[in-house]
Amino acid sequence: MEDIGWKVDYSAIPPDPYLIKDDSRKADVERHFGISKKTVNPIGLWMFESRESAGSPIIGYPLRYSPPAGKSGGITGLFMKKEIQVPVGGWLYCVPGLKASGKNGKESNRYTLVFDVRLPKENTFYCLYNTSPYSNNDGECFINPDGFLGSGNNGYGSVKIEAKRWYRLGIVVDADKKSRRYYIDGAFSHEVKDVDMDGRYSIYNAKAAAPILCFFGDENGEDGAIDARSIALYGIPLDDLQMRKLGNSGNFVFGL
Ligand SMILES: [Ca+2]
Ligand SMILES: [Ca+2]
Repeated sequence: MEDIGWKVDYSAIPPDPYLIKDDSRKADVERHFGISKKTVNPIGLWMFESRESAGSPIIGYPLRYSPPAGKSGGITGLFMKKEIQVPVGGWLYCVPGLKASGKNGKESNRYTLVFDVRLPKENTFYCLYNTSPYSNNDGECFINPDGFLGSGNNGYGSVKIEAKRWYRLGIVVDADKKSRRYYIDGAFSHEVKDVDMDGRYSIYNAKAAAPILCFFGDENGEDGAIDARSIALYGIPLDDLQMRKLGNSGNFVFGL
C-alpha cells in the first residue's frame, strides 16, 4: 500500500456493507431450517444472529441498511448480542424478488411476512415494514404505543405486545380476499378486510421500476429503535395451520 504519511485506524471505520459473509447455515438449509424441495419455503429469509453475516440472505437477496439522515454505516454496525437494533430513522431494504400476484394484479398482492422482534420499551410506535421503496410514506404494519399489532383505523388487534421479550409477529396479505391477517407467536390475532389490489399493502414485484421492500422504516418517526433477529418472506398467503407451525421465535423450521 502507498505510504500516505499518517496512520489510519481501520477499526474506527464503519464495516463495509458489501463485505458481509455468508451465514454458514446457508450451505445446508434442510438441516438447519427444514427447507427442502418438498416443503413450502420462504422466498426471502434473513437472520441477524451474528455480526459477520447479519443481512446475508439464507434465501433470496441481501439486505442493505439505510442509516438515519447524517449517519453512516452498514448493517453489521447494528449488531448487538444475538440481534441487530435498527434505530429511529434507519431502515433495512431488499429486492424481494416476488412475482406479480392477485387477480389482475400488477404488483405482489399475496404474501406473508414473519418477523422475530423485541421491543426495547413501551409507549412508542414501532414499524415492521413499508412497501414504499424509500420508506417515505406511512409504514404498513406497526406496534402502536398501546402495544397492539396492525395499522390504520380499526386495524389493530387487542393482544398486547410486551416490551423486552421476543415475539414472532406475522402478517398475511391476500388482496384477492381483501384480507390482512395478523399472528402473534403462531396464534391468529385479527383480520381486517380493506386490502386493495395494487394498493397500500402490495409489494413492488421484480419487474417494477423500484422493486424494493423496506423493513422497520416510517416517514415520520413511527419506527422506534427495534431489536430484530430474523425476517421471513413467503410469496403466498400462509394459512392458520402453517402460521401455527411457524410458531414462535424459538422455532427455526421455515420449510412448511
Ligand atoms: Ca408514519
Ligand atoms: Ca407505506
